[in-house]
Amino acid sequence: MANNIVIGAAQLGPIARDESRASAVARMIALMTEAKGHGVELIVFPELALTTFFPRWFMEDQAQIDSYFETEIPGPETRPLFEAAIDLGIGFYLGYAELVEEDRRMRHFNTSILVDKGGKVVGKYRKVHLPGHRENETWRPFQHLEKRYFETGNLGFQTFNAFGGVMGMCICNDRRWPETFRVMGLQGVELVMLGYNTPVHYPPAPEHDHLQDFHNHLVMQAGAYQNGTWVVGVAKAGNEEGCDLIGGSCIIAPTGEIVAECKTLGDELIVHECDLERCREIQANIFDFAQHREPENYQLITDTKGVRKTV
Ligand code: CDT
Repeated sequence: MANNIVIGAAQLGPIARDESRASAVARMIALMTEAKGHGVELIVFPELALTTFFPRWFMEDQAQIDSYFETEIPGPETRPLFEAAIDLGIGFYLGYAELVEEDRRMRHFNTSILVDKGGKVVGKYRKVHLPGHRENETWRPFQHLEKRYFETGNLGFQTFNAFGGVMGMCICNDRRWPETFRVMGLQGVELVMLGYNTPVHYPPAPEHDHLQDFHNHLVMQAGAYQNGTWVVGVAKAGNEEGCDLIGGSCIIAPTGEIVAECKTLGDELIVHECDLERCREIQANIFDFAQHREPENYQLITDTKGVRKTV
């Protein structure tokens, strides 16, 4: 029996450094309103969707750094997004920088939330794989200081019963790691949502710049197929403060096939009706984990972080 959910992937074009959250939220509400016309029930926005991608700049003033973070969600500037979602009866995934007091100290996370059609937060994820570097590397044309500004997420890769299925989340660089998808796959995930900000230029290995779009789809399609799950990957795209970000936002079926894909580098909505039952085509067959996995042979995966040479 089919179990359909109409999904929207809401790609955003660049957000300028001086663009207000109110402006970013207004752009997201416009996409949400367009999505309503297509019967969308759940819409996915990018990573750090409320501001410019600030880890591209080295900053030492903690107050300046913290100005890119949210201390409450919804807060005064994000409440209109929640209100629009309730009015339209649409759930959403949103990426943002989270500043929270936890364990009696202020903590910074690169976070996403899953919000239901009633405006209630039903899931939270904090980015585990933080790419880039910690110190100012002046040889780079732009910085990628996620390791400086964020802590490693402390919530693991949970799944959530919502929208009639098993929902999972991750963020950007997480998609390159098979462990991300497999941990959720082992919980029977049916839809993985993720936002990304991926520069075209990768300073440590510029010879791979022309492969950025390929690698983006390669890892998400593999994650979908190898775990028999729908994947929705959504970019912040285009030329943001002089830095080109890839687009290619897409919806991927559990077979690994891209069924919808953005064609621009600006604000753009794509829609697909996803039958969550289609996960069984893969999960009950070629990747029937209970029948075919051999975990006793995979011990190195959790025993070691780096390479451990055995010969
Ligand atoms: N936002 C994010 O995680 N971006 C990285 C860029 C490459 S690593 C510097 C990514 O994996 O797409």
